[in-house]
Amino acid sequence: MVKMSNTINLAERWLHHCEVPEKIAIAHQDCEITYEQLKSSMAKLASAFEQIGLQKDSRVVIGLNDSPILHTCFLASLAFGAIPIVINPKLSESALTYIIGDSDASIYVSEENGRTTFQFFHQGNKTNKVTYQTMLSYGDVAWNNYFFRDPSDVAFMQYTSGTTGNPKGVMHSSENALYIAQYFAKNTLGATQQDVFYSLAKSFFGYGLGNSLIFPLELQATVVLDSEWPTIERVAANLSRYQPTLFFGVPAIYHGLASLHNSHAIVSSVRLAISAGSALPSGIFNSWDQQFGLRIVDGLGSTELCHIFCSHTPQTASCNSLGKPLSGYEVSIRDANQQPVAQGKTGNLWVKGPSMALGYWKNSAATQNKFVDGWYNSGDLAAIDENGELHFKGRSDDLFKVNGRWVVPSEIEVKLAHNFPTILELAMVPYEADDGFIKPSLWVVPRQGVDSHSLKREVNHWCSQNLSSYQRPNLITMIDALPRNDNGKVVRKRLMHLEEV
Ligand code: 3SK
Repeated sequence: MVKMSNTINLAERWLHHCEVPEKIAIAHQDCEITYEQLKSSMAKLASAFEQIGLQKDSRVVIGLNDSPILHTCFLASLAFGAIPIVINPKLSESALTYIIGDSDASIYVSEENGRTTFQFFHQGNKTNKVTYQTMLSYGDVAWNNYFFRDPSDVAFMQYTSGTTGNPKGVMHSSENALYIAQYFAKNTLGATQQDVFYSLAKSFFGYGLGNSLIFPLELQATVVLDSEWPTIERVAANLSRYQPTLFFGVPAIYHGLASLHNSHAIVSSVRLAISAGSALPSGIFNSWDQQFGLRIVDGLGSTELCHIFCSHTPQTASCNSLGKPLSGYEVSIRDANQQPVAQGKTGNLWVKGPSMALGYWKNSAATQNKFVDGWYNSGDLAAIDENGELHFKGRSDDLFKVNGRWVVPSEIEVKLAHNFPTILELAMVPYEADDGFIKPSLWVVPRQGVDSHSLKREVNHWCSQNLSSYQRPNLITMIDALPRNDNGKVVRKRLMHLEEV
């Protein structure tokens, strides 16, 4: 059970009452930060916010790579009563300008010429700029003037880009953070204070914020942070060096690690491997199970639910389904009229649960459209089997029509992946053929060492024998890797505009 008082300040809960002040909170590059040190830097920065007259509820946009400074900025904002928003530091200028304007940010924290810099805004205009070190010098380490909120009030936000339109600010409360820590980290994964967390998803992504900040702090555990982008070599080095016990990976890195010659030693500290953000191919699940005895726990989540809401447990982990909704959460599969579909049928996935967002910031139309009667329309397609387990069928906006019939790419991709272990990953997207009609185009990434010419021939033959004519790819293109965004999700739209190679 999540114990909730009448008012709460998450930073106070996590740092002021920390029972393990000497414990390493963050391992980052060559430095280790204890809980006591994190509390001191948080107090100084929160005190600096007070000194400069920042208003409560001001938005503080944090565009930093994962590091102890990102944690400090997030926690100081919470402590003071500002609303932190972590964003990708590599956002385009136009997306950044949009988010700063939309959130009406008072501060934008970023890295400029190797120095963390605070840019202040007044009524949308840039005012002064100071470095992080200067900000800390204004502060008082003894500060403890925490701002207590109702647990259900907005406490932090995350911007989600979706597939169309501008990014939307997803508002989360303090209790949402505690609910995901309770229902996913503690109840589902059995995470404890002894765990060392390591997440490849960065903190600007909801998945990463939970893995690297909310869970470890709520448990008073240790987190490994890396400011750099996770390459196989870097991840292998981090695993060997920091010996994490909970590894939140992504499919491509799981595949790469299993192929390293000393992979056994590299993953030896990991007691649980977790995957989310994009579908985990069964071949990768099986190779981790066989090679390391680790059955990867694959989950489905969304920024609007604050983290994973449907997953296996470590005991039931399998690659045949995404498991059941976490206890406390409900899912419902509905048709376009929001009516429940029969068991086993594919439909739109609606979800409800305690960590559901309060809505979208200053966007009541989108809020009313996606949050209906206490449910959230996830935009995913899914089916529920006779055991109550969820099967992911793609995003509703991935579907396309050929000759008036709906092609469901994920159904075809799953069949092909099942029949061709030599395929590492694949994606089917629509394209406009020379005759002007929309047809399926299949992009295939062969496993290392596989002859792509013969694989292409075999796939083509299999499709002609096993798929209906409207589902058969008109083009099959072999490619080294699928295009992915910074969150590791396949960007299908980019495949639609790639030339055949
Ligand atoms: O996959 C996602 O979109 C996601 C988003 C937020 C938190 C967790 C996950 C898996």
